[in-house]
Amino acid sequence: MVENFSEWFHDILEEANITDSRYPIKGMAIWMPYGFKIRKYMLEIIKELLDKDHDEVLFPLLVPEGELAKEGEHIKGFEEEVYWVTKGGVNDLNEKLALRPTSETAIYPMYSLWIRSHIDLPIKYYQVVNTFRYETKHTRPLIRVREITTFKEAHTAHATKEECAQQIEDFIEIYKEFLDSLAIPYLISKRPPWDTFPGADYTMAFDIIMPDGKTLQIGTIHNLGQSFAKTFDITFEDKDGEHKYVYQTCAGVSDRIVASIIGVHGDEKGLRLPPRVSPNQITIIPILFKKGKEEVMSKCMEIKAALEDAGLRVNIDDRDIRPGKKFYDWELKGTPLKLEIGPRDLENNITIAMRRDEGEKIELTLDDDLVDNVKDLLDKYYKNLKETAWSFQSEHVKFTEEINEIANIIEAGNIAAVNWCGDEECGKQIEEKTGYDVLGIYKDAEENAKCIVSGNDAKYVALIAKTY
Ligand code: 5CA
Repeated sequence: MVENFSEWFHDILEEANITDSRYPIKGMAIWMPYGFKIRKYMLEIIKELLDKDHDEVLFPLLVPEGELAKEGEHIKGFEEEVYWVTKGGVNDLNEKLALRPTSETAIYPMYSLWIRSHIDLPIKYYQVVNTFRYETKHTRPLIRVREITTFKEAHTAHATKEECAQQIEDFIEIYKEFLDSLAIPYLISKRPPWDTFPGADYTMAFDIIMPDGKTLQIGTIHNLGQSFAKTFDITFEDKDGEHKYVYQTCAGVSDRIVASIIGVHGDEKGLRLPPRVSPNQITIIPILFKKGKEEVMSKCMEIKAALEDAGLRVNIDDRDIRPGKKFYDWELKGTPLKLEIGPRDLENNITIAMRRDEGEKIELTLDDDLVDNVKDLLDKYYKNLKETAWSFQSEHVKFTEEINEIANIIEAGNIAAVNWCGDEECGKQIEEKTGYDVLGIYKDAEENAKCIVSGNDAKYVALIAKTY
């Protein structure tokens, strides 16, 4: 699978009924029923985490040109990617309207109206919307799309710089918990200045390693400082009676989360879905013969009801096809746990359980402990997915002190970690000399470490990778 991950990824999207990319606009696809369910459960998790302390809102899709162009850095970063609406029917519009590439310029003029006093702060809103980016790099389903269908963007405003910095830490914790629940490992880094979000002071990013060794940025958290507040005149009267600009953050994840669920956990047989997002957590496969058919089916329904009562998502595959084909299908679709029941199992009062990650057959007695035993297997499955994925990641981050080694490391499917003094000059030289990207600052360098380029004292360990 690693050799031809790209092909595997495209095939699985179609075979598992995730998306269909044959829509006649490049970079825009259809969410198919199975994919849509995974997306729905994924969104439920992030919303549940955000709802503890944020409020969901919904802004219009269109942004007037005048607002979009206000923040100089921001528009420079996005102008080549914006789709424009220029006509209403046959009439030219007085002002061009942008399809939001992201919503700072839609939201912040309203923040300027809503925020008056320190008692209005903090504001912590988020929305889940589609955004449009005319991407010029090679588009790929879920990974680089032109209609980002699942853009969760949070936008916060605070009275002080400290609270704003704290919000960045809070978002990091939220994303960690979110990705942990999906058993997805991550690398958190501070993006270098030349890869910071347009208009932001600094950007913290979550990256994952795909099976082909390329990294995918799956979430970003931006400290916007006061730049947008100054542009959009977002001020408040503080306790001391002074009028001050707010400090802001924004944070986003996208369809790429679903791409990473597929990419990080999949194997040669297909998907291996984390239980939280699997449309069916348990698939019951009845083994039916003419004799005893009804008894087997009624037992299947009884088990389904008991598991559903315990809050689990269960389906019975009673299609009139060979059981072998059913096993194959549910392996492809990544159901965490299969339960097989035939007439002989019924006689013995058992069901045969099979975890998607290990082919081993486990006999479970059909008694009061069944629900607990099933939950236990799901839990072990989730933990194993998580451990496997985290160890894949740690095996693929390789430290080097030789700039000439970076290419070998990366071409072998890894990420390189290097000491860096932190100077832009040196960072850019790494990119120029190797042809790869500096993801960002991963952590502080050890004492006496020297920059891989200048040989001066190193401040940081930076990650270098081939990126999506
Ligand atoms: N306003 C900020 C935070 S919401 C923002 O737009 N940040 S962003 O540009 O970094 O995008 C947020 C996340 O969306 C990125 O980290 C990336 O994971 C995802 N993303 C960006 N462009 C695309 C795209 N073309 N297709 C799929 N996902 C994308």
